[in-house]
Order: sequence, then structure tokens, then C-alpha cells
Amino acid sequence: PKATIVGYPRIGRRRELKKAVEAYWAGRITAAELEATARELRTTTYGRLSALGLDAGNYSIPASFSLYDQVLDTAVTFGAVSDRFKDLYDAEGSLGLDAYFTLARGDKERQPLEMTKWFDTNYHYLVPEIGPDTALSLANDWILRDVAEAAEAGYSVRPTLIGPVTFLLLSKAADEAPAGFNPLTRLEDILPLYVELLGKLADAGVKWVQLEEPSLVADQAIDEAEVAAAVERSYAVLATETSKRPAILVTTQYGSLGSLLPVLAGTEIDALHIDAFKGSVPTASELAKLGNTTLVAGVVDGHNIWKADLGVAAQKLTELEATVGSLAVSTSTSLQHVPHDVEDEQQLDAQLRSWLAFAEQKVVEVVTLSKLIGNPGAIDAEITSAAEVLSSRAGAAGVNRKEVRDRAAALSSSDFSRGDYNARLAAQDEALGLPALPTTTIGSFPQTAEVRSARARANKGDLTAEQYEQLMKDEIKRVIDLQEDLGFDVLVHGEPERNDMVQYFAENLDGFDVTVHGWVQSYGSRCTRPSILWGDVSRPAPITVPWAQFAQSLTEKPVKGMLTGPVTILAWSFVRDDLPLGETANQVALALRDEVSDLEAAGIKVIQVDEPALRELLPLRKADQPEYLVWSVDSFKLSTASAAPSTQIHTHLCYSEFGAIIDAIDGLDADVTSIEAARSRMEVVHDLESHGFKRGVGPGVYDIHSPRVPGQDEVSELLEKAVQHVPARQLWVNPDCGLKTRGYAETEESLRNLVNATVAVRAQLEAPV
Ligand code: THG
Ligand code: ZN
Repeated sequence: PKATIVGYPRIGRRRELKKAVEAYWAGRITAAELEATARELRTTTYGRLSALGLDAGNYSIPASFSLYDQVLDTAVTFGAVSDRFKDLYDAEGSLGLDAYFTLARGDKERQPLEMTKWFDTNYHYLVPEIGPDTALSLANDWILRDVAEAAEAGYSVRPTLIGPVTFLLLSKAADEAPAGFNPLTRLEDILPLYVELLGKLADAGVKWVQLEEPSLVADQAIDEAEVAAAVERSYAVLATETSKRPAILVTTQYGSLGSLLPVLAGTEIDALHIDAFKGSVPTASELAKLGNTTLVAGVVDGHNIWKADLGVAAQKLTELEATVGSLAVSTSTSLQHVPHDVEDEQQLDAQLRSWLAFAEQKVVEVVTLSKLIGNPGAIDAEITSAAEVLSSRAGAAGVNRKEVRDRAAALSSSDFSRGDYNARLAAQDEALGLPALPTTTIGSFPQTAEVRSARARANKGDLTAEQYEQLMKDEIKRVIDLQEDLGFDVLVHGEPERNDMVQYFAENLDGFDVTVHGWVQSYGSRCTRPSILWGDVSRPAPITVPWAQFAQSLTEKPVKGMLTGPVTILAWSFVRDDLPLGETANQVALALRDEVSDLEAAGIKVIQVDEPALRELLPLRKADQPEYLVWSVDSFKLSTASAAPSTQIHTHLCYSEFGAIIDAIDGLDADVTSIEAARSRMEVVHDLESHGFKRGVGPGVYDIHSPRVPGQDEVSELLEKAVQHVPARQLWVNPDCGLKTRGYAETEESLRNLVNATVAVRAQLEAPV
């Protein structure tokens, strides 16, 4: 097969899987009904992919479905569950549907598996827990069921699994493991299970299998030689020593393999996929050891939504064809990161739509490019029309706007600097007059059904703009009154008017558009609709100012103005690929800077610029990280540096492994930073202490990710721990994160305990020793 893809969206064009899975969790449909929906989605997908030109008879179509997460799928396939989940095995030693969802979501007694970011994408996977004695076995056979089901429907599909090295690198030590245990030491125990499963797939008539090894493109905490040895050993066992097996395709999405390329090329796998979009095109010498192994060149970007430059892709293929014996074409990554179909977005401007390629369009691009192999000149017409698309983009109004470019070009280093922190501190103390351990929240309050329905009705035209505004104002007043009643020191308006902290700004800035059906899986059943950042960015009018001003008019206490930072706006959107990201970040930063000035002019004294995604965009290769940290930190500073010394700038980061980027966080030069800390029992105070962090900091005192209400004593204890390591002068008291996804009842109770605990600890601080 000359054309293939790494993976396909699985949530469904209209989020059918999300709806079915959530209905099953709620007890509204049976397991059989869920299975039927999932089966229908799988076969519909195969049918569609084959209609788009992938070979349905020849394993070009990946069986990349998952009910929740592909890493969890591989974990249950090999029974890689730690002691705390051992009881989930049924009498036959299998992990079934309910066990699967318990691992993903936890239950009354248990926390779920930890969730973490999947490489440099917005997808989150579940982290398998493995100990030295975790009993591995073939514990789930959905992979066999899927190929049988596909065969019955007439499709020879290629089953996919996370490869052994990546699987163990992504896993973490189980609670029962001794300190320092490294899951990779279980390689010799898991390889025989891969061998056994390959045998079963071969018995079932499967001719190709896909083993995904994206961890090989990322720098690891362990030595690269150790990773290389694990790769060599794994594929010696799976490819060379296993006689009864399908042909093996190893995929390596999200970047270049670097020095591991010759290692993989030297094994006897049958096909090797490389990311030749984000990664570089390998040289002949890097590929010298490939031999008969087919090179599957991922030249079509799987991660962003722009139509491909077919000329550039064709050039890469031509170069590779001259070097390798056997070549095929693919996407650089799974298409799970992009929406289904541009044709679903008829409301978008026709010219913008003509620049876009979602999953379906990308499959067609791959199929088109595959015609080139062995037939130079075969797609000249398509290359020409792709070039026309690109030049229409380059020349379009809004893509390159002189006033935006001129403003960015005129920036100098003083535009990025707020001046001495201690002077600001004194001015803010004077302006705000806050007590010790000031209390605040992160920004959003629970989004009630009424608020959501008001927005839906306003969008449909069932509410006038005035009616909608009044409903939002009613909600803001309720939130302000509640915080006054609870005794908070710095209040928020609660953000009822925002659907999403990025989309809301995208809808109000020039240079962006938003989709209607462009849902992309974020984790499990949860999806987001990333906005499309296609042009130069500017702010046609103030965005948040009227809401903040209204909220401030209701209270004597300071109300925080709430903005989403430039890095997070980029991280959670599809970004343009025709301008360096750092330049786009500065354009967004300048728009936010104007908003900051307007908020100040409207009497807002505290302004929070959230950057929860600062850690998310950190490059996978250490060598690329310093440059990123410079432009990302700079863009934040650009967005805030015009603020008067007396204006207090806050930021919020949703990230508990604070130590790793603490220098960058310090570099943001925010006056106050709130961070996630409750789930790690305030451990971050040690990082803050050893770093000598000097600015205000609010390590979260309760976990908002669960409905559990923290007791007053629990919050006091965390605060007492914090004041032992960080001067009380610097400490703020706040929850871990925004309250948007919580209910009002538990929120009120939790916040009351937070304030009462603070009052008690304040009294202790003031008491003579
Ligand atoms: N906004 C955007 N991107 C994000 C986040 C966000 N990416 C990372 C992180 N947060 C992902 N977390 C979530 C959390 C909840 C949901 C999605 C991603 C969620 N989504 C609703 C769902 O799937 O039902 C849909 C939301 C809606 O109806 O508008 O709950 O905060 N941009
Ligand atoms: Zn957060």
C-alpha cells in the first residue's frame, strides 16, 4: 500500500461516541447499546476512508478506534494494572468494559489513573501504573474483536498498539513499587506478550500491525543509550525472533527520531513511519540501514488544519524515493488532533474554507501524493492548484496587516519590562490595602445550566442581546454577592459570559475564526473546538471591560480583570504556519496589552492573565526548549508590562510539576502566581523555597477536579505547611483552578471552609509566639 494514515478521529462527526459513552456512564444505555454505537462508528469510518481512497483490502486503514484512550487500550490489552486495581479482573482473568472505565474515571474508593499531556498536543492520555511485580497477561482482546468485525464488514484493517518502548516510557511506577523503580525494567516481561498477541493476530489472518513509538522523538529523563538498547532489543524480539507475526509498521509521530533513526532502520521491522512534516527529511546515510524496510513518509501534517503545500511534500518524496527501496506516504501524526471535515463548516468565509484541510481532506492529500511514487509528474495539476491556494492565503486581506506588523516591529526592550518589583509591591500595598494571606479564586464560577442555556438561546436568536446581557449581569451580581458574603478579599466576576477561555477571545479578536462542528478529543469523552488563528491579530474593541466594570460597580473590594494569556490562546487554537509562533504570540500580546490598559482606565486594580498552557507547548527536545521559553515568557511580559506599578498583575498556571519551569515562571514577572498544589499536598512549597521565589504566590489549597468538599482543618493544615516554607507576606489563598465545572452547592461549602481556615491561620500568625 502506497497511501496510509497513522490514525483517525474517533469521537464521531457529531460526537456520537462522546454522547454514547456519557449515556452509558449515566445508565441511560446498556453496554450492548454502547458497543453497537461504537461498532457503527468504526465501520462507518472504514467505509469513509476507503471511499476517500485508502485501500480497504490491503491494511492501509488503521483500526485506530478507542472508547476512551489508546494508551489505556494497550494497558488493558497487557493487563498492566497496579495493585489498587487488581480486583477489576473478572473470573476469566480479563479486564472488561467496566474495569476499563473504572481505570479511566476512578470510583468511590479510588482515584483514576493520572492523566497527562500527549506529546506536544492538546490530547491527554492515561498514565499506566506498573510495579516490579505487576502480573502482565493478555487481559483484553478487543483488538482481535475489532479486526474480526472489520473483516466481516469487508475491510482488512491494520490494528494499532502502543509499542513496547513507548508504552513503558509513558508508564509510571505503581504505588507499591520501591523508590526509583523504572517501568522500562519490565521490558523482558512485556515483550513475550507482544509476541503472543502478534501470533494471535497472524492466526486471525492479519497481515499488518502498527506499533506506535512516538516517545522516540522526545528527549527522555533516562540516557539515550538506554532507550536505544530497549529499541534494539524490542524489535530484535518482535521482528527477528518471532516467526508467526503480521508485518510490523512502527510509527514515530511528533518529530524527528534523531540518533534513534539508524537504530530503528537497522531492525528487521517491515515498515518505518517517520514524521517528515515537523521532523526533518532524513539523509541517505541516516537511512542506509533500512534495507527492505518500507519508509512511510509522514509528509502531510496531521496536527494542524492547513491545506498541504503539495509541491514541498512532493519534493520530499522525490528526495526519499531516490534513497530508499520502498516508499509510502502518510500523515505526520494521527488525525485525531483535527476535526472531521471542512465541509461541515459552511458558515466560514469561503476563502478561509478554501485554505483548510481537516481529517477527510488530509486523507485525500495523502492519496494524491501517493500517486507520485513511481510516476514523476503524475500530480502536477494538483501541485499547481495547491500553490494557488497558498498564494491566495499569502495575499489575502487580514493575513498581513501593515498596522499590526509595524506595531510589532517598533517594539523595544522597555515594552517588555515593568520595572522594579519591590517598588511595585509598595505601590500595590498602598492601592489595595489587603490583609495577610489574601483570599481569591482563580476566575470562573460554576457554569450553571441556566447560563449555558441562555448562551445557546442567544446564539439561536431566541434571546435579544439585551436579554442575554441582563441574564449575565444577574449571574455576575449573584457571584459578587456570594464572595462578599463568604468574605473574599479579591473578587472575580465569575466569567458566565465565556463559553471557553480561549474561544471567547478568539471570537472577539480579528485574525481568528471559530468552527461549529470542529470538535477535537481532549481526553476521554471531553472535547474542545480549537479556534482558527489565520491572520494578523488585533483587537477591534474592548472585550472584557464592560463586564469587569459592571462587576466592580457592585463592590468596594477589588475585582480582578480576567484575561487569557497569549501562549494559552495559541496553544489551544490551530495556529497559522506562515509566521513564526513567537511573532504571532506578540500580536496576541499587544491586543491583550490594550485590554489591560482599558481595564486599568475603567478602574480595575488587579488583572489576571492566565497561562495554564505555558508548560504545554514546551518542545519535546531539550535543545529547542530555551528558545521557546524566551518567546513565551516575552509574550506574557509584553501583554502586561504597560500596567502601572500600582496595578497588580496575577497569573494562573494549571501545572503541578512546578519545579521544572520555575525559572520561566519567575521570568513572567507577575506580581502574584496561583498554581495547582492540593493534589500534591503542597509539595511545591519546597520548590518555591529552594528557588528563593520572591513574588506573591497562591499554591492551591483544594482540588477542584473532584466534587469533594475540603474540610476547614484540611485547608488550615495546608496553609500551615505553606507558611513554614514561604514567607507569609508572599502567600495567597485560593483553590487549585477555576470552578467552572463544579456545582454551586459544593463550591459554596468549599469556599467557606477556605475563608474560615484562612482567618484561623491569620490569627495564629498575629498571635505573640
Ligand atoms: N479550553 C480549551 N482547551 C483546553 C482547555 C480549555 N485544552 C486543555 C484543557 N483545557 C482540556 N480540558 C478540558 C476540560 C473540559 C472540557 C474539555 C477540555 C469539556 N468540554 C466539553 C465537553 O466535551 O463536553 C465541551 C465544552 C462546551 O460545550 O463548550 O468539558 O479549557 N480551549
Ligand atoms: Zn488551572
